[in-house]
Amino acid sequence: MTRTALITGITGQDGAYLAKLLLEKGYEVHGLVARRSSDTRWRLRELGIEGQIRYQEGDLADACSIQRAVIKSKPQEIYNLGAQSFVGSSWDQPVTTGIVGGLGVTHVLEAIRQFCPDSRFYQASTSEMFGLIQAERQDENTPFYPRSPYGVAKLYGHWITVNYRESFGLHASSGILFNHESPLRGLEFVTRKVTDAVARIKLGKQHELRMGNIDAKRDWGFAGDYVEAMWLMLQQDRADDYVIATGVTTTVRDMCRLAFSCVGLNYEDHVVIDPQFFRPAEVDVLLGNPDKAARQLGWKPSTSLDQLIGMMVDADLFRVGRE
Ligand code: NAP
Ligand code: F7E
Repeated sequence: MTRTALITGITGQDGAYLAKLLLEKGYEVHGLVARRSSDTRWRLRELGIEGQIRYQEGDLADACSIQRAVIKSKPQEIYNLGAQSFVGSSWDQPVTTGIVGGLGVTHVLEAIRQFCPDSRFYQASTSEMFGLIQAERQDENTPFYPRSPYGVAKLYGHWITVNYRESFGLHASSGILFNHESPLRGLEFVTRKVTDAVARIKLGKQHELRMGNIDAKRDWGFAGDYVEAMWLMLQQDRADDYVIATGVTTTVRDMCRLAFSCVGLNYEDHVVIDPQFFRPAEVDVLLGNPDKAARQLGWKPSTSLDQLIGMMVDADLFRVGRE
């Protein structure tokens, strides 16, 4: 029998890769799309799957629309990926970030509880919940200390997921995913900002790259690997929480060095530090411990940072070259 999934945030980086994975597995895929004045489906087109999705109009801030989407799609699996996901913007739009990324989770869980209690639920939690880290390597037992309105909103979403699992017995899992990137990453995030600039500088369309705190360290993986982990979580008999990471951390500075070196350039000749890109509170370092995911899900990242940045630089060189 064909399985059905509903994905919120299907137009985002992860939503697009997850939709592709589920379609390849034979799922009927429904996607919640918020009403926007301009086109948001470019990633689905890029992956060649735009025409294979059943679109449900709705917004995570609007409980009625979530209920309608759930009733209409009757999904066995629901992946809640929708959010205002850019940490930097969360200080400018703290309320929207909280409503969509925090309370919006309850809208989905309530719809499941009322209309499809047997559906399995995935919540897109984040390493940003660890913020000011309380352990050198963060795992499922590390205490949280979020450092941005985004991190605080996601912490609410995480705990309400745990709470509905414990209160109502829902099959609700939370994936605590560390940074994951791809050629489909938004241009505001640091890896893509850098690989896009590298392509432009190499092709003579830009000369410098203005950056914030390049001493920050992140545990970066490939988004294509991470959506596989989301799916695996919902195939387990018991719902649970899992850290998904590579177990390697790198400074933004070294990621820049790597990206510029892909085209034979030295980052120091082009990067300019600009205070406007510093944050009111920084997450200095993140380093995940994915041992539980390896043990229980059989999940492992397959892409190194070198391969990932190389893939992103190549894609940006191709795209910028055709502009
Ligand atoms: P993304 O590219 O920014 O995509 C976010 C998605 O959320 C978009 O489809 C967006 O729709 C949708 N959305 C925004 N506001 C909405 C609303 N009010 N109602 C319904 N949908 C709304 O993010 P991503 O990188 O794919 O991340 C997916 C999820 O994982 C997010 O929840 C993010 O916070 C979380 N996460 C990401 C990472 C990472 O490193 N990528 C790590 C941990 C957790 P539009 O296209 O219409 O704007
Ligand atoms: O910043 C530093 C910045 O914006 C990474 C989201 O997907 O991952 C992402 O959040 C680091 C930070 O991602 C610039 O200060 C320096 O320390 O790429 P980012 P993020 O904030 O880590 C988590 C796991 C999520 O859940 C989020 O949704 O890079 N940095 N200079 C810069 N960052 C940006 N964006 N731009 C700069 O110029």
